[in-house]
Amino acid sequence: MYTAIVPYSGIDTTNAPNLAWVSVGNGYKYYLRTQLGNYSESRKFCKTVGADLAAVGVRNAEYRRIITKRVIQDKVGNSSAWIGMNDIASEGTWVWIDSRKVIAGESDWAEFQPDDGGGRGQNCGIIASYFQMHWDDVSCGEAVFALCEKS
Ligand SMILES: [Ca+2]
Repeated sequence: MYTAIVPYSGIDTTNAPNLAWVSVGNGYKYYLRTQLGNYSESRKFCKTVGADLAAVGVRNAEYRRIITKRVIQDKVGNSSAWIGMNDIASEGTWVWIDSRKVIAGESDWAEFQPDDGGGRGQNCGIIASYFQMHWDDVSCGEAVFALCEKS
């Protein structure tokens, strides 16, 4: 006899109390959603579990390192994940979901990023596994894990 492992699909708050949130010492807790989703549905998931896509912690260099290691790499190795920033409203103007502007001292773009895909339209930000966990802008419709953050 075996127990079937049923893939978690859709947004279901019944699993919310069982999520293993990770504290990193900055007053916020983190959870990596290891289901692939586009930017908006991934953000919706985070909100459904009382969080939002990560913004505060990842714009601090020290906590970004800790969060990337403990919440992503220690759990699933190098994997890409949505964070809470985009330039949807105005191309080239990157803003955090708490309305703070993305500035150089609080960002970790990979070399030559953000590049908007050379004009193809890349308006959402991820921690990118293929850029050694530095950030890339990609199409908001990509299927990516989600890094959730809650206070
Ligand atoms: Ca890019």
